[in-house]
Amino acid sequence: MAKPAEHKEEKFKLDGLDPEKVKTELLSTYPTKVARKRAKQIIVNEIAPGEEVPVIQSNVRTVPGLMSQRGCCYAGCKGVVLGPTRDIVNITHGPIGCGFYSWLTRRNQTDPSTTPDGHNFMTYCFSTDMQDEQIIFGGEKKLAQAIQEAYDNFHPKAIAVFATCPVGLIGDDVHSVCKKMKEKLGINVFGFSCEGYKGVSQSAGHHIANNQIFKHVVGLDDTVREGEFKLNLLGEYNIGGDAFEIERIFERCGLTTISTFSGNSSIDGFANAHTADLNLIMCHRSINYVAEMMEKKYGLPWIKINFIGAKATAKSLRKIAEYFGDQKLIDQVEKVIAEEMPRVEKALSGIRPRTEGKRAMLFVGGSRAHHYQELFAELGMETLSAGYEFAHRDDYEGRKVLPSIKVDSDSRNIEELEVHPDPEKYNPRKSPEEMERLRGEGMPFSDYRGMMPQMKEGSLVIDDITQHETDAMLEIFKPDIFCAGIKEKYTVQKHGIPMKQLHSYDYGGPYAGFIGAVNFYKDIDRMVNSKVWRYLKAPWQQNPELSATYAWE
Ligand code: CFM
Repeated sequence: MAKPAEHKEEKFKLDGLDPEKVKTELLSTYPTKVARKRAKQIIVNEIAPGEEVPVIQSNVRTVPGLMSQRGCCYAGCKGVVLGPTRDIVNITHGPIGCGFYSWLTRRNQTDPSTTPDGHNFMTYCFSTDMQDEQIIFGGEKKLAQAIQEAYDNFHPKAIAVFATCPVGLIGDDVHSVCKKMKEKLGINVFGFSCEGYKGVSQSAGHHIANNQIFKHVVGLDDTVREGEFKLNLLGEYNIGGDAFEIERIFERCGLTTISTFSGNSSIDGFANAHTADLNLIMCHRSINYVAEMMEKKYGLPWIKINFIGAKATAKSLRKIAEYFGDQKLIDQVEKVIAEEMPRVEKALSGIRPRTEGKRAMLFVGGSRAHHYQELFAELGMETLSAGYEFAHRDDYEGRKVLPSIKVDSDSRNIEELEVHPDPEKYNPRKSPEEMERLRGEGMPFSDYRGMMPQMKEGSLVIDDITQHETDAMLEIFKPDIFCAGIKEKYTVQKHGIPMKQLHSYDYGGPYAGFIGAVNFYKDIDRMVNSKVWRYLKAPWQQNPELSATYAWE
């Protein structure tokens, strides 16, 4: 039955305001051309049957002059995807600043005791420290020297080289240097053309990282490892120890982790990843390429899971058990959930009365703005508005829109690998009939439904939010908490609003899994109920009743 018209109007209230009017307000200070562009990236959410949501423009260039939250391509490749792997020596080929600012600034943790050689190079900052001389005469010689020096000092299993902007501009060929040094040293040496300017954000760097790891590492080691129910955990970077908590849960359930891309990881795991039975995707944006390529080449299926939120964790574990269809595993997963949930419920029963009804905004990266809505929902909090920095339309609207995404010149810049089934190693894990049956029972193979279908009607979805829009949203809604990164933190706090960093977790975490959920509830409770914001105004600003007269009057 069609809904009456007035219902629709009612439905589109956001915190008592008309979201369309808010959008107009956000755009009002921009020049016409800029406003027209931003209007396509600020969307009032609407969900039609079949999870149809409006189109949101994303993965396009930021207008110069607008203050964006985004990072560069090099950051996405070196910092995000490769950074958390402890036993590859990652050399930045470029000026020292690029290496310095990507040195231990992301809270990806690792446990070197789990690999026999104990290698951990994450604490080092390797760079060719490019100078004017290399800019003028070329830097390939210095790069070869740097690779040699790194090898002599550390004897690593592998060395990776990351190109920065000037390297691309002067035309150094990092790949040929790597190839030469690989032959000379007899270890794996490979390069990434991830110049900062390549692409509109760090998202381009993810894609380049995926391609090279797939080309140069995945599939090199065919050793079949012991254990049942073998998994790769893709797109989990062990920020604040998230991967440790997920590993703990997997171990309790009897699941075997072959590799994690790339939190708490070793290059050996990547080389062996094709021997797993199932790929799990946590962060779809940063790693879906590897999953797709592994499916094509090795017949390894993938599903999207989410371990942010206690309920989401339980749901994901059940999905994994269902995929394997083994009664012993299904029972063990149920047992673990039954044993883990009481601590979650106990924490919630104390905290939720204090957080219920509070309102949040989340503007982060390419997956957390979605995942963390689960945790806020568990606290009884509403997400008024959310958006990604650099995600693509499929992360907002769901993968069903993939065929309709137009490839622009910025994306064409990034190589699309052509992948075919491996003549020897291709091995479909399930028969087509089994896959069909599982799909019929709701197993979401190769699918991600995106953030918008799961958000409230009338909520505002904003892609690549600008500082001006951030300030305006804070003024208009005065949310109880705002989630973003370090660049936004202090301007948000100056509005008198608590700010939670969802990139680094502000020294907190883990927030994944069951223990993580409890940590998050406690941290958010502390933040949204803190009295400190009341003292932001000086007494004379709050009670300006003091008056004075001029002495000579
Ligand atoms: Fe994926 Fe990430 Fe994210 Fe990301 Fe990132 Fe990150 Fe992020 Mo910062 S890989 S998209 S490029 S979940 S570093 S661990 S927090 S922006 S939302």
